[in-house]
Amino acid sequence: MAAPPHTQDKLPGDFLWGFATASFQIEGSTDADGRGKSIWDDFAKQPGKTLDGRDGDVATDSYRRWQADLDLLVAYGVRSYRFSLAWSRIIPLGGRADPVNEAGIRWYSDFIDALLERGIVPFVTIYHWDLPQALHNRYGGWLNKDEIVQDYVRYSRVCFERFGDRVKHWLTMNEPWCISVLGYGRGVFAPGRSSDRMRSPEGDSSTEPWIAGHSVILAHAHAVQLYRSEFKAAQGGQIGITLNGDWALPYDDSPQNIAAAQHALDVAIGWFADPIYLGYYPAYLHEMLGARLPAFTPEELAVVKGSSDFYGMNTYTTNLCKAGGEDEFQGRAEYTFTRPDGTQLGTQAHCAWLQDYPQGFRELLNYLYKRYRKPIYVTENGFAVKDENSMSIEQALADADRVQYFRGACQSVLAAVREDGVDVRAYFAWSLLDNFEWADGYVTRFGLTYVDYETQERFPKDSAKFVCQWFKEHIEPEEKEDEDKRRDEPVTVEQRPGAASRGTSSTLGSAKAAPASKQNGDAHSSNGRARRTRKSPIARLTAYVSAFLGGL
Ligand code: PNW
Repeated sequence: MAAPPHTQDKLPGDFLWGFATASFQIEGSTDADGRGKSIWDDFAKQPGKTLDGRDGDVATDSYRRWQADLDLLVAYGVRSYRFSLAWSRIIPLGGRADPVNEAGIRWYSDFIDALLERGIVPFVTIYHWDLPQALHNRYGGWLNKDEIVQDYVRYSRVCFERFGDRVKHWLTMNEPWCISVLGYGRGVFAPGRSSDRMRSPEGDSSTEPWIAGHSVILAHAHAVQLYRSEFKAAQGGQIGITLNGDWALPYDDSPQNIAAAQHALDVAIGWFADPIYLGYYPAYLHEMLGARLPAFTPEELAVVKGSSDFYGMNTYTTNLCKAGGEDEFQGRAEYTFTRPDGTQLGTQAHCAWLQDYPQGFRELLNYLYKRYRKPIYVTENGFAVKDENSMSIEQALADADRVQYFRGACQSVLAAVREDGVDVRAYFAWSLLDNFEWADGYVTRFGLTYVDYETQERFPKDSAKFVCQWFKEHIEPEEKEDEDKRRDEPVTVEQRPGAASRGTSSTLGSAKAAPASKQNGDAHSSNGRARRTRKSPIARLTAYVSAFLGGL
């Protein structure tokens, strides 16, 4: 028998891993149970806004097929699942005086219970880009700081009140850079505002992204202040923001290109991370924008500084940076993947902005930990295989480039933790499923599970198998004491006031998911929307996944 691997080869026993999704990208059922419109509903329907002209009305149909998704998570053996709440399901018109929609709350509440019953830790994003359309129409959404901060804080309050007894990991916002730049600068994401009049009849890319970003920071910070002052003591969770940001390498060792790489980081990451963790906007932002950079009042800054319990990190690639160009959203650096000697940095993905470069991921983990000194949760990381959408399903499932990407990423996390001393506590692969990839429609597939959009059947790709196996092999067994402690944490479905007993004592943090086969006969149902039977397609899927993962 082989000797057990040295602890240097493993992540700590309480390391959280799993898959991530977002509400608008998977749910579909945009008219169900009183949901209000989000800014993506109609935006995606306008000609030219998505690559394939398709919208989010069905997506992966996960609002209705949630049991199939749960079965996948169980079969994969994840410890945690990151998903987002659709604001307009919870408050259809979005505003602080608008009514709360009990049917929307019930859906998420049932889903959270179902995760906990299976020993899966819910990791919840409060806002992943699906702003209620009514708030955009009423006052311009993120452009109106005074209104949006109050409305977002009230929405967050509802989430804490209704789900906080069971949710212990909160993310306020997903990727403020994307919200601001892609929504109000480049105009490629909803609401699609831009100075480019070919793209949008309104918008000012020189001012609006910085205004929107400022509002996002303040809304996040005030929600965290609320959580800490009114909920944290009783609920005991953690709350923070998740930022996108890719590693920046100087194109060569010339001083101007070394400076360009730092400028790229200052805008991609520092724009949000510096105020939140350090208490000020980066000097380079002041230099580049002058009076166009909104100022924090001292009172605002007091709320913003220190407003994240951890560093939530979404990262995909590394850019080679050259000084020059006018693109303020890249810190006036030019990005390329072609080295001075003409070689490519890594393997090209389906999207132009993404190549595989795992060393960059490790360097970024080190940079963020050194600069912001917070435990890091990697909340997104993933790869879209080139031309996967035009392959047969069989070909798509053999996703060697994605396997290679995740091998590099997993090894980078391990090396950062064990060799560099970086405190990384979680890793979520993007995404559980192929899904609605925003402006790319369904053409670009980021899933570790293939979705056949004709039938909505799910098929695990090789990468899913790889990631599950890797984490199974690379997490230390939990100390008995820690396991007991987690079991004693005061969060069980049964303990929640008013929760119907479902006969399974499920404790947050328990790492062991029930085997998929056990789930088969479990007739858990929610509002009669879905009911598991032995012969259902879901049961067949579960059997398929179990067989697929049989070797694990
Ligand atoms: C993230 N870029 O978005 C989002 O959080 C996900 O919803 C999305 O599906 C995923 O990454 C894959 O794209 C990004 O242009 C969108 O650099 C665009 C960029 C980065 C991240």
